[in-house]
Amino acid sequence: MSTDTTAWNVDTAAEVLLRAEETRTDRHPISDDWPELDVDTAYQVQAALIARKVTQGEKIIGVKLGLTSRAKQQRMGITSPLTAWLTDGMVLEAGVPIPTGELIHPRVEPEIVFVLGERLEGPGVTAATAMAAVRSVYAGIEVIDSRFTDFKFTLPDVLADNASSSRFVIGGVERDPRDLDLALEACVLSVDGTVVDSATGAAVQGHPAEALALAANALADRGLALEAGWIVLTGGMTDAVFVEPGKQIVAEFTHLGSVAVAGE
Ligand code: 0L1
Ligand code: MG
Repeated sequence: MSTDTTAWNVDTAAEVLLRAEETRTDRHPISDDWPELDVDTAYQVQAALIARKVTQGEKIIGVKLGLTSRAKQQRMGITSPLTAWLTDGMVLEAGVPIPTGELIHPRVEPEIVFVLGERLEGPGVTAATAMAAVRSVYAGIEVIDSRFTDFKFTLPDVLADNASSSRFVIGGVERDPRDLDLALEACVLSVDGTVVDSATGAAVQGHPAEALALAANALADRGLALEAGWIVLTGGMTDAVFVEPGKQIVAEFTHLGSVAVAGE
């Protein structure tokens, strides 16, 4: 029998997740104790969690897509990715080590990153209209750090947890997306010089622009839009790999340069 005495609601769930992040304490899924947590309520928890970060001084600077790869979607039994928020508190400058001592069990995944030149609002956004709103494309690495033990969660749990967001790094090469075929843009992921995985942009919903269109249309369901200047992490191209202190992880792209991170 559960000994949980929390009076579960959107606010208490947001508080519990924030405290887990701040104290580096992983926990069992909230849905174990609050089985009524459904997708709609989980997005409300996500919003409440980000509102608390904003109250603490962070600024929303974009959106991430999560669970874009077929491997992750099959594991979760879903066919469509999820959206979550990026804040300036998640930015890791190039060359700065991943602060493993501040995190629970970080993993990293290479991503194609967009910066929007125009506001993008659904519904009805297609890959083509999404792409027209993109000003620049970069390589990136996202650091994910689920607040749930062993990255084990249901879909509502991970939605509430802002899709395991933690940090992200953007590479130094800026490209015009119109000059590239992003479905064919390849990435090779290495750990300490050994190749551990590779993928092309097609791994992200067939094309990262499809992921962006999905994000715009999904946000529109909640009356939200993507703003000009925002960063969009379009989703992991490969499965995520664990970060360990001293380990050097490099994502090398065909036309977008390389991004390197190391565990502190
Ligand atoms: O960015 C992501 O795809 C993470 C989504 C959440 C699931 C996970 O922690 O792998
Ligand atoms: Mg990701």
